[in-house]
Amino acid sequence: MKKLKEFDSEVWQAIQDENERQQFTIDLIASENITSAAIQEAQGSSMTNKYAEGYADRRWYAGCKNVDDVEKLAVSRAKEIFGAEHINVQTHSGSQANMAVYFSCTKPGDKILGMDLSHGGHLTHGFGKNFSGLTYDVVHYGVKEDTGHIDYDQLREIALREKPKMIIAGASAYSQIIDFKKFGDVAKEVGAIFLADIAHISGLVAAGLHPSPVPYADFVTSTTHKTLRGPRGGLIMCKKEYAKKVDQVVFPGIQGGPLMHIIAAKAVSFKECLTDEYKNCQKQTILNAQAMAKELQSRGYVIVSGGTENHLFLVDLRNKGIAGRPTERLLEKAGIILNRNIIPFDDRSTMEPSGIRIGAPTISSRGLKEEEARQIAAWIDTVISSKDDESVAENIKKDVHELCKKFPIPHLEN
Ligand code: DSN
Repeated sequence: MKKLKEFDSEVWQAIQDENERQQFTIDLIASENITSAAIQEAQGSSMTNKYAEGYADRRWYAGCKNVDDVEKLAVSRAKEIFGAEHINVQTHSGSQANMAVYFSCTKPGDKILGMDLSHGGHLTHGFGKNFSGLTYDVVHYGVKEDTGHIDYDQLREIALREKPKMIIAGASAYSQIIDFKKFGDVAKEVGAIFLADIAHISGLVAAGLHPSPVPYADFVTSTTHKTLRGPRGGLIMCKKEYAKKVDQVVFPGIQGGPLMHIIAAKAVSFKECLTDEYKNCQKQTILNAQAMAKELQSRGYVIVSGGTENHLFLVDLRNKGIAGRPTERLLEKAGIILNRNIIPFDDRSTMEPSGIRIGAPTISSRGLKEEEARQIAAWIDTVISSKDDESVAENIKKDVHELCKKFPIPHLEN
């Protein structure tokens, strides 16, 4: 980054500091991951200069041959991975992907049925201050209090009673397999459109480690940067019959020019999804999440829903005499980065919740295996158990640093 250093040393310095932070901390934020050097090169390329409103071979500007080529590559690779009838790779984010789906087949005021945010759902599935909650009449399903698993009976009951226009499956803090067929059956029974938002688990779906919703859902949306391990962005898949409408809502409906450098990077990341290295990394992600959850359970921690079948899990800290926010802060002192999280049936607020969320994508992408995952869980326990003595966290930071040195992120080295 010589030119950047020369011209803007402040931004250059912030990027160096961020490289250093990522290199020497353990990242357990379940929605984050590490993009490859190839993805970053595509993302940092001249394609950022190009306007390309419209779609490949149907643009509103001249000079689009090369960006057309990368968009076609992105679409065909995504089709090969997910087997969807139609794919749109232009949305800038997962939220915009969801917005495009909503706007393509519902009207303001329609009823939508999504998972309760406090039970693991997402802001765009009907949260009051989100466009979804502001635009639609929202009803929620949730998880069972005794098992922490999605309550499919309640889902059906609410759907039959409320007759929603759309049912949304998907979560940002749910660690069990989602039964997309059951969702599809309920949607069919009540005549609702079925949207599966697989932002969190799309990498697992791509690797065949979580059942795909594609055969059952009218629409499937995702981000591209979580388990999927691509650049920050969104993705829409749908049945052919919705293709024209949803494309029109993305452009010109809610977006202008697509980010062609990001679409190029999406194409690269989809090529990665088709490799054995990628599939092995997704497998290891689940193994690492399970190793951390089991180690914490053996140390007396309560894991919401009893364990994990995917890349993440929630820890209910109520029996540990500490809430999520102070835990997040203490662990950051130890160089372990995660987020506080509301847990189902929490008696505390979203801002000051009782839980933390732990995810394994990033540690798995940098090569850590179960042994290291168990070590990280042991450090988490030591920090929490010594909550009144911050020097313990500061000491663990040195061990975290050493572990990170053993598993470097090569392209972040200065
Ligand atoms: N904000 C993301 C997460 O952390 O799960 C969801 O979009």
